[in-house]
Amino acid sequence: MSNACLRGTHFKLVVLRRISGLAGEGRERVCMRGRGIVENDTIAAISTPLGEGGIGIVRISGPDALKIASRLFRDPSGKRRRTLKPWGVRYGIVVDPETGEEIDEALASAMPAPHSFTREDVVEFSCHGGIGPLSRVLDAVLKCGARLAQPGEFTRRAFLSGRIDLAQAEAVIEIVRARTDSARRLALANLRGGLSAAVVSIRDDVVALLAQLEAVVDFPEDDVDEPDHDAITRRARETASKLRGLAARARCGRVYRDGVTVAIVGRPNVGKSSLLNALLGRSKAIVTDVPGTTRDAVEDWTNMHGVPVRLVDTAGLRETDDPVERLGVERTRERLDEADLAIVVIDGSEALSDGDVAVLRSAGTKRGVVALNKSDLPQRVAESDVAPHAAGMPVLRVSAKEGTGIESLEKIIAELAVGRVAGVSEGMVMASARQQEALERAAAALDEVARGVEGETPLDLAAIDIREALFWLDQITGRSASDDVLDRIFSEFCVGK
Ligand SMILES: Nc1nc2c(ncn2[C@@H]2O[C@H](COP(=O)(O)OP(=O)(O)OP(=O)(O)O)[C@@H](O)[C@H]2O)c(=O)[nH]1
Ligand SMILES: [Mg+2]
Repeated sequence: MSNACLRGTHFKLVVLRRISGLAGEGRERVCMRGRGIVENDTIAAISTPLGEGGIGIVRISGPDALKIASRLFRDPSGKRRRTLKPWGVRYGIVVDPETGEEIDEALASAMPAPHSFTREDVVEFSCHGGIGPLSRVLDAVLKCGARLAQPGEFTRRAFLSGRIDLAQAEAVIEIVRARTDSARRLALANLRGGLSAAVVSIRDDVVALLAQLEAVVDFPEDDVDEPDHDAITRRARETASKLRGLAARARCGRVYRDGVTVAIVGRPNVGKSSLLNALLGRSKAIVTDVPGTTRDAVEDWTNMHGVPVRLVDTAGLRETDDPVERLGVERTRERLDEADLAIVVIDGSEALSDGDVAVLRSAGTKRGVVALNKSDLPQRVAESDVAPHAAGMPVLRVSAKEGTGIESLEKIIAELAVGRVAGVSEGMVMASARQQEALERAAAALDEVARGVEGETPLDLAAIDIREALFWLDQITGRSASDDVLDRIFSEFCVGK
């Protein structure tokens, strides 16, 4: 074995220790480990929320799903066993397998493997939606040998069976949690393979780059052309830049997923609570003409041009001897610190005061907007009075009372939130913090490749960095995600999903 080859092997061992579960064989290994932990038994859970509803569903998945269902399901008379029809829906009655007691009328749907969500045999009983019937039907299923599913276990099985990849599995929960229609659209695009396709396409480029390097590293004596170092550097840079582009689009999309927190701050009585109510379109916070009305922060979610926005109305900022109000003021400062953006409210019908300037100064390091409120009254503050203290924040006249300027305020906030014109555009993707980090780390590894090859680093070292980039990309699709990562992701799901 040549020195280069030995060096390559050594470094590969180092990196293997550093990053477990390398690309290539990763998916298979995860599946095997996953199956060792999540056994291939039959699981069941109530898949609809526990409350009163028109319909509630008990879902069963696994090799015994059909057998278990046939033990419980009778024809409408309750006397004869009812055979389930593959891909069909049957009406009948669910009975207790031990006592034969009738539990509830139900529709049973059978979805035999492999054409089901989990790729296992799946049966769903659609019963009356209430905790009473649903828990008894579930109990009957468990008595027949099924095990209660863990949170997200149905989706985990769909992932482990290869029906969906990890990015698609995560999209399932994003759809459930989508707070706005834009968030839903982006999540659905991921469920349909949007993010995965973008990652897989870049992964193909990375694999091609690796193949080019490894041919030289692994078979140096063979008749392999010496690679063109400039071409490798260029290709690594191009791929890193593609990844950065994807990460930037994903960063934007993430705002639609996670939303932003906006603190409404200002002196007492300037109309912060009125503005909160105007932005929410309902009367959430108490409004009076007594300064110091709001003590505890009042907050709620709203939708601004598709961006989920958590608005936080706060206690007015001023020096005060009242101990209760002082606590409120302290809390305002904390909420302002935690917020992503600020709306600084100033009463435009009164001359700009030192108090207003102090608030502008407190919000100085935040991105945000200044709302000159009470524009329905004669105005005593000019925009040019505010600008020198506003640290570049846009200044806007609004009237919380009349509702004027509110739409423009929402548009500015949405634009500040996504960092550009608000609205889901072509090519935008949604990524979680985990996926975002993986994209950025993969790009950084490729930068390292380019730097290394340019600086005449041995190619076997560059190959290790390429493998690291692959590792991070495979974290997104799940080829190389460890059981810990999977546990963390699926534990966020509810039982029955
Ligand atoms: N004319 C006019 N009055 C307004 C407007 N917005 C608020 N007000 C009035 O200003 C007073 C104070 O309003 P709030 O919304 O309670 O003010 P705040 O900033 O929350 O006050 P604190 O909670 O005490 O800090 C109330 O009498 C409101 O009706 C506006 O746009 N125009
Ligand atoms: Mg208030």
